[in-house]
Amino acid sequence: MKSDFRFAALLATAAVLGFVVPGPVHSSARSTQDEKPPKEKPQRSVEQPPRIIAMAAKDFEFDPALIHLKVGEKVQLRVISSDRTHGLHISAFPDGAKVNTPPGLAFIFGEDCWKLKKGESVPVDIEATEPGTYSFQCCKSCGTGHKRMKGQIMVEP
Ligand SMILES: [Cu+2]
Repeated sequence: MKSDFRFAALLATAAVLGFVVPGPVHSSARSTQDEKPPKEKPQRSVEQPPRIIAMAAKDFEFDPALIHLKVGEKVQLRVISSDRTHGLHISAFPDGAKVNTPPGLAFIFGEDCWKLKKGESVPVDIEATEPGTYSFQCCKSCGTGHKRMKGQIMVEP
């Protein structure tokens, strides 16, 4: 009788193990199924931070007044006026654009006219998407030289 009991105990243990072991296997199988559409599988190349370009606005000039970019490049202008309030308008369309020419500059926070208060650094995030020459100019009436206060962004393929 005693050996029968031991045998039964062994059987019971085996049964318990038999039930317990597949448990986690099943649940892990289930969880892999749940993750079938992988949430963060594609390891995207780490986004490059934008190139920073410091730009001064003063004496009716932007400095630099000519900026070279490559298609696909992201830059952040940091524009500071050091004399008075100016403005910055950048055309998203290349010079000589026709009615159906698409824009070739993208702005993360687009403004028609960024206000440049004296001493304040204004970030302007730009992504160049199409080659071309894009004009910018002062867009706040700032005085005698207002109309000649301009520059260009040249985007090369
Ligand atoms: Cu002006």
